[in-house]
Amino acid sequence: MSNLRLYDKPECPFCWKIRLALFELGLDVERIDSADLATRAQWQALTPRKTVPVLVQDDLVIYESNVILEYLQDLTGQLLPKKPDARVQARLINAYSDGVIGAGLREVIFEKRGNPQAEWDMERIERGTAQFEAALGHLSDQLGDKTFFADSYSLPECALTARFGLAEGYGVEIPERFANLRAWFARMKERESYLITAPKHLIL
Ligand SMILES: N[C@@H](CCC(=O)N[C@@H](CS)C(=O)NCC(=O)O)C(=O)O
Repeated sequence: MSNLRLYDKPECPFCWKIRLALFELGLDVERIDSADLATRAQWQALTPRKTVPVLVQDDLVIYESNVILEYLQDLTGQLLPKKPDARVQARLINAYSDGVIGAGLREVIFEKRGNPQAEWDMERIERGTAQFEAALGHLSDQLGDKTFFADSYSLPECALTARFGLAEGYGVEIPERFANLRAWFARMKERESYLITAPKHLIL
């Protein structure tokens, strides 16, 4: 399959999970940085909410990351488990990653990004970090002693690898009490997909 073009933003967690999915599925894609002024108007015209990621294949334009993931699943059958109940669990973790894990992290990242350290609102950073940590218990329970959240690399790995990668890049650690999540993330970082898709300045 070819002709895939992704309007992309390196640090966007929604874009990063698409990059991971595409790489893990072995799909070639032309990546265009959404900050590129020469193409900004082009992708903004494709999406009513003016957000990235936007995936284009010939005449097809898809602009919500989870709709993109579902499309990639439809094409390949490799992003979700086979059994319907396991699919539900995988989708729920993806939703939890977007909504709950992302919420605390956003506070930390938005505060640190672009602001000189001396001006950081430490209360906001601590609040966001605490919110992130509080959300990890559910994930730790879901993972248990499994290698992947579902039976193989799937939707939750794409979503959470991006979130944990951003967390690490912005100085937010997974606490030691969540040993299974730490080990899981270490495994994800060993995969080629991490090296290829991570924003270069965030690779630790
Ligand atoms: N629900 C959307 C959220 C996408 C989103 O919020 N993208 C942000 C970047 S993380 C964005 O495009 N913001 C506007 C911009 O960067 O110009 C999705 O899942 O695709």
